[in-house]
Amino acid sequence: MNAHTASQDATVDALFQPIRVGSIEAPNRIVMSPLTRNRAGKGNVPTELNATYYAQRASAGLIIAEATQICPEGQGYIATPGIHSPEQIAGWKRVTEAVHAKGGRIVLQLWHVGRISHTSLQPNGAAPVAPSAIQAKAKTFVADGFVDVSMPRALELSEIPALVETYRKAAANAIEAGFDGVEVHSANGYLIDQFLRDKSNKRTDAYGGSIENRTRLLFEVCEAVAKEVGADRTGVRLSPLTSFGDVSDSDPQALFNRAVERIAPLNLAYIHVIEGETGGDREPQPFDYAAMRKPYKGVWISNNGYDRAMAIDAVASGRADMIAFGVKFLANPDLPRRLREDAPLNKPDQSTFYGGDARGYTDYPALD
Ligand code: 8OZ
Repeated sequence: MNAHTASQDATVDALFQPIRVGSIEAPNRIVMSPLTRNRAGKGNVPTELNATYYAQRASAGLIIAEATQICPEGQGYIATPGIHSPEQIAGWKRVTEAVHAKGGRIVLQLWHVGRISHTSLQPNGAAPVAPSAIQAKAKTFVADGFVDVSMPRALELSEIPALVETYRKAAANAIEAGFDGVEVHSANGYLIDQFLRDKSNKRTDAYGGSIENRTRLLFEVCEAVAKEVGADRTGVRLSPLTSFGDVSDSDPQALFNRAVERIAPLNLAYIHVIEGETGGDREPQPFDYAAMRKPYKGVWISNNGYDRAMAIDAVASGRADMIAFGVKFLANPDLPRRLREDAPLNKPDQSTFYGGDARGYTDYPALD
């Protein structure tokens, strides 16, 4: 073995060092990103097909299951799974059992879409809820196809304790369903992110205005969830720069530095950060992720457009502890093996990402 090969081996090995993520022992640094696939069954209940899909991907160091609504009002797209009904808990049990039977680890992403919804998806056709009554310039897919999201109503201050309680209950349900933990979805312009960023949050009460007030809901939800299931089984996802869902902030660096500093004392299992525009430009503007990370001592997961070389570099240098792959994991059920062997990757088929059946879901081939 020449020196070049030796150093290459040492670096790719960085992705295959085990790591403790709170209470979870991950055998490698390769995470499956939460991916909305719109293939839940009737009642937004996970199915056998969903179980097969996740079990195929059990070689991930950690699977973060797709965004899952914590209550009926938290749904924003058709056929996304929930974690609020007994049938949904039973459906997810099949998924977690299938993943565990293959030796994998899986956490559930807890989701409330806030204003990114449509009256046709809401109980009694009501307006979706949001920090402020500002309609997003964004689309969603409903029974009739692709439509503008609806005008939301602002949550009353008196409704917020019940909202936090809904996250807590959903986390408890996820553990009952056999998940190894939960991830609080605080990214991509959904409800908690709508509270964080000042384009979507114009409140004048304790949850709006200053950075202290805008990070309050994030903190309270993380605190309640961590108390319920254990901080060592709680992670959170943040996306400081994404404009997905028509969100932005006048000072993202100050906001997200403080967001991390504020939740750091909770000692959550991991923080998961989307760098740049979700699924797009990694550097829409300068941002110092190391500064954001500084107050937090736990596992740092980076995401967005990473390829093999970038992932090795990020983990070997210590910039990230783990790397989350979305589209690549969707198209390659055995992604960790392919990364280790530097094997070619299957090509993703965009047309089958959202909705449909087994096609483009469970039929991507593994090697051999
Ligand atoms: C794509 C389509 C629908 C939802 C996210 C939950 O971006 C999503 C999502 C992505 O976090």
